[in-house]
Amino acid sequence: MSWRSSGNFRPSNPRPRRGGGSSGGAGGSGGGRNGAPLIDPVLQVLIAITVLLGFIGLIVAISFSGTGGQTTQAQPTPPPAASVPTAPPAAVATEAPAAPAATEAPAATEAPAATEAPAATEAPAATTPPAAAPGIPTEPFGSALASGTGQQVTLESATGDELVFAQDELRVADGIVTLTFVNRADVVPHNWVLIAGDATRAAEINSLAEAQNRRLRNALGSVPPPDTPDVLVATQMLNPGEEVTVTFEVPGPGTYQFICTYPGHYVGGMQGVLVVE
Ligand SMILES: [Cu+2]
Repeated sequence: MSWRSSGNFRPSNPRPRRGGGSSGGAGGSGGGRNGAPLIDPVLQVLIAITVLLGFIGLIVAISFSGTGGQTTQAQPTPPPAASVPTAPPAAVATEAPAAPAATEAPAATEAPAATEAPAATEAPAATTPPAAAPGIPTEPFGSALASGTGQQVTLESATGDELVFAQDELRVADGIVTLTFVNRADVVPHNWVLIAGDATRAAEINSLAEAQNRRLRNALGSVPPPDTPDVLVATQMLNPGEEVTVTFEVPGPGTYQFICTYPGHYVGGMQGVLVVE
């Protein structure tokens, strides 16, 4: 509105100047005083406005360019944020190895379990049986053994594989006896064990002998352990064809059981009695 009003004034102004020139200097001077102040302020306002607009435009342009740079700079930072996802996998990887390590550590502690070491110590113990092999008697023993020479008696096993003594009853006088036992078998070993007791005690002693066999893992060791009560005489195990002579003195008149303690022979019938009169 102000522009149009000022525009209307511009054409109106020259008319007064032309008319003023023709009228005189006083009219001209009066017209100059009124025209110059009217034009200059308008131009100054227009110039000021244009300058301000220019400054504002520059400021706006700079501000946009600055913000644009900032936005572009902010965008590069997000990529690092995008790299963050890589961190989570790393954390997972660290957790996974940690768990296996924990499980492996306990396993290692269990592996050294002292149970294996004791087993190793027991294995050497198993080797001791060979050392105990000397425990297999090679000579007669028993509480009734005596020195010198007494009544001569000979006892033989049955020939072949029959599990019996050739004589199931021997008779001797009270006193010292010198007995020779001969293994007439073809294959199996035999021995002779004289017992102070009845058939039940004989069976018990036979069981002790067979327990020795299992402990020594050697049938030749199937003999009652030394110092077994009620064992008056026990000979070592004789292979076929071998014989042994033993001298002994029984406690007194009576009937005494004698058996072979080779595994299964006593139960098979290899037993008899010694009658002391
Ligand atoms: Cu026998």
